[in-house]
This record gives sequence, structure tokens and C-alpha cells, in this order.
Amino acid sequence: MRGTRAARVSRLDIDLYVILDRTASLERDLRDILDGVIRGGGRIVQFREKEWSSRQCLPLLEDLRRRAKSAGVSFVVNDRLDLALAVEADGFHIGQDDLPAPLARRLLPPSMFLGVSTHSLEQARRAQEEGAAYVAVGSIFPTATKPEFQLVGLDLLRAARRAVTAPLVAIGGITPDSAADVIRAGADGVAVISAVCGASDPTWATRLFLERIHAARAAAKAPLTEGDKPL
Ligand code: TZP
Ligand code: MG
Repeated sequence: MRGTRAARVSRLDIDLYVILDRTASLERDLRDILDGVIRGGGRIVQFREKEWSSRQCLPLLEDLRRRAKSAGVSFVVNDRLDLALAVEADGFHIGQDDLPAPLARRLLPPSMFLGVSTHSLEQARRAQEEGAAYVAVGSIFPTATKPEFQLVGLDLLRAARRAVTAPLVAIGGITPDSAADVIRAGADGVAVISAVCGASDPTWATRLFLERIHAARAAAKAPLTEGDKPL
């Protein structure tokens, strides 16, 4: 069982994790935003809706889930266990005020992965122990998208990288210009709302993020050249 879950999770592509949030999408249909993200090469998306009832969400959510599935893109539902189960999402995401992770893990089918948002080292460690397939750390930078954000900065990301082996997803105020810093600080992936959902061209924004993330990772892995070596 453990081996099966580990194998499945290691295939999760979290380089760029786009959170589809209606209120950040400039009145555009989330189906169109998702299609743009898929065209741009995004491999994982999350549905996040803080205002609509579950009943109201369902038709949109079913369409998004269908589109993601046919593109082979991982689909995660935020907060709402009922909706995650109803559309057979690939993953379910919770924060520190939602169901406790062990309870969520027990209620989910074994095939559905769990992601957990954290704002401290202790929370990050606990999320890993309690079965999170990835641990989100934020807010890395100030953000207007989540007014009650807790600013943790790149320092928490660096500390979490040393303390946690689970994949780390950085979130909060990240733009294409800061994506490389976040990867260099130890993130395995970058989660964004406004920088993609609020972009005039979500496809272009997705491509730009992926380019920057891949370049930062390649640079971090490259051996030092003569010129880079300390004297
Ligand atoms: N959790 C911490 S910050 C944040 C969430 C959901 C908002 C991220 O949105 P943006 O627009 O990418 O800053
Ligand atoms: Mg939540």
C-alpha cells in the first residue's frame, strides 16, 4: 500500500500548480482559463471557490473535471470534500482551518491524494507525517488574493526544505519574475492564482512560468563553470 501511494505521488507534476478561482478571473469563464492553462502546458490545477454553494459549483466543476481528465491534467478540489468526492477529483486540498488531515485522509479513497497548506515549520512537518502528498508553504510574498494571508517569506521555504522530504509547493504573491527565487529557495513547485487567472493571456502566463521554473531548476543542477567557482 505504501509503495503504491509513493509511486503514484512521485508522478505528480507540480512544477506549476494553477488554482482556478472565479473571483480572480476578471469575470471570465473558468473553463476558458483552464483551457488556456492546458494549452500553456500546465499539469495540475485546483478548483477554489469560497462563496458559491456546493450545488451552485457542481455544473462548472463537472465541466472543469472532464476537461482536465481528457487532457491528463491532475485535478484537485480545495476545501470541499463533498465536491471532491462527487467529481472523483485526483486530489483534495485543505488548510489549517479545514478538516484535520488524518480525518480527511481517512475519508478519502486511497487513490485520492491530499495536499495541505502550512504557515510554519511545525505545520509543514505535521502535514508530511499525516499523509500529505505535497505540502504547500505560504504566503511567500504579500498577496491581494487572500486578504488574511500570513506572510512567511522565503526563509520558511528554506527551512521547510531542510525539514521535509515531501514535495513543497510555494504559494502567495508569486509572479514569473519571482518564480526562480522560489525554486532556488527549495520549492518543487509554484502555486499561483492571480498571476495566471488574472493574466490577460493565461496560456502565455502559464508558458512563461514554466520556462522560468525549468530554467531555475536546470541552473540549480548545473555544475559550476570555471567563472562561477569561488576563488
Ligand atoms: N494561500 C496562501 S497565499 C494564497 C493562498 C490561497 C493566495 C495566492 O494567490 P496569488 O494570487 O497567487 O497571490
Ligand atoms: Mg481551506
